[in-house]
Amino acid sequence: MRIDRINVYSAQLPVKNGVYRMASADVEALDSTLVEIVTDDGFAGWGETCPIGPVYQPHHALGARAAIAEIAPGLIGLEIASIRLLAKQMDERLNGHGYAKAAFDMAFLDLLGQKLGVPVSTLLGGALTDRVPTYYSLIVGPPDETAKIAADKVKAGYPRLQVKIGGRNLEEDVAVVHKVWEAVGYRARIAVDGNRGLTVAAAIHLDRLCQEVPFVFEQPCNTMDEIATLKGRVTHPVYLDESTEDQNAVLRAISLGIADGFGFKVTRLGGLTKMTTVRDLCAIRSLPHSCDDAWGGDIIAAACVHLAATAEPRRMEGAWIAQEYIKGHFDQKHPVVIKQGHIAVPQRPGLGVKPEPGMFGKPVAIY
Ligand code: 0XW
Ligand code: MG
Repeated sequence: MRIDRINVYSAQLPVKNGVYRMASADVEALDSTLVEIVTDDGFAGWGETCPIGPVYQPHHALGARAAIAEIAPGLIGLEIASIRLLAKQMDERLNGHGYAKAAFDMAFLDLLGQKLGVPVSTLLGGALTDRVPTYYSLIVGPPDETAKIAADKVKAGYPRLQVKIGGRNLEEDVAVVHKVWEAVGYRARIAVDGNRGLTVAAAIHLDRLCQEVPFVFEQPCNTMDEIATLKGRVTHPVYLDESTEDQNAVLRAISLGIADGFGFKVTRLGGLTKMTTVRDLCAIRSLPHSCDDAWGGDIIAAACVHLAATAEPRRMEGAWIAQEYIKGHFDQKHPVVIKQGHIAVPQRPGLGVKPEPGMFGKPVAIY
């Protein structure tokens, strides 16, 4: 099974109800990059990387495609057998840029799974479940309206909610936390996500003013250093998301004892294979985490779900997928779908999803 051709596509994914609002940015449409690796024995494997705009984290769509252009020509003719060898070959062509390499890593695993007749979850160590939880992400919005949506989503089966805050006055952020808690109580776990938008001072105030609400505080401030100063000064557990820029950042946060859990992004960590390391580090310290990505269609969704199925269920904070905010699916026959706040793990070989032929139009690059 050798790599014969690599097609690169760009897919525009408009946000369903207009805008997705976070402290760090408002986004209206996402530019997803897909790689299709075609092999000499007739298999096609897919990977995807989809930064949520250019300011959420240091990733952007054009950057992903430029990195792919550096890597892809060097992959032609290589055997799909050892994922570790392929990773080494990518590193020899380009330093860093894990979010672009992640798309190739997904496609390699998709191909290997198809060839061996096993789902990607098996290649990641083996699934512990056939259905993983997800969570609903409530964008920065008016407190009453947000609380109403929160109640509806809990009724629909979501076991966890993420309430976005930041980029506005403290009073509204405090009010939204209280109102969501009043609306859902213990029926759902709550994460309050600052998306890097709070000062340390604002984070401390919010923590004190919402003392009785049992939430986890996700990436309240911009840097890991700022968040480290919260230790001992806030009472809510603190999770890192955007600060987990690579495996080393996760190792550092765990060893410094400044994270009580994580919001992980598959592409930011450099792909599914690299994610298995941080998954296992979290297991050693009993740390909860999610298996998400910033955005993306069915390919990324399938990748997150396969990985989430391999994590210990009691520490699994959910596999977030963009389905609630995008129209339609890449794979009409076997889409990755949320039902009652949970997602079935694809059981077919590889990732278990295939974009409809021709749906992305002409490739933006062919190698
Ligand atoms: C909820 N997410 C996983 C999706 C958006 O990209 C933001 C992200 C987060 O937790 O920051
Ligand atoms: Mg987050």
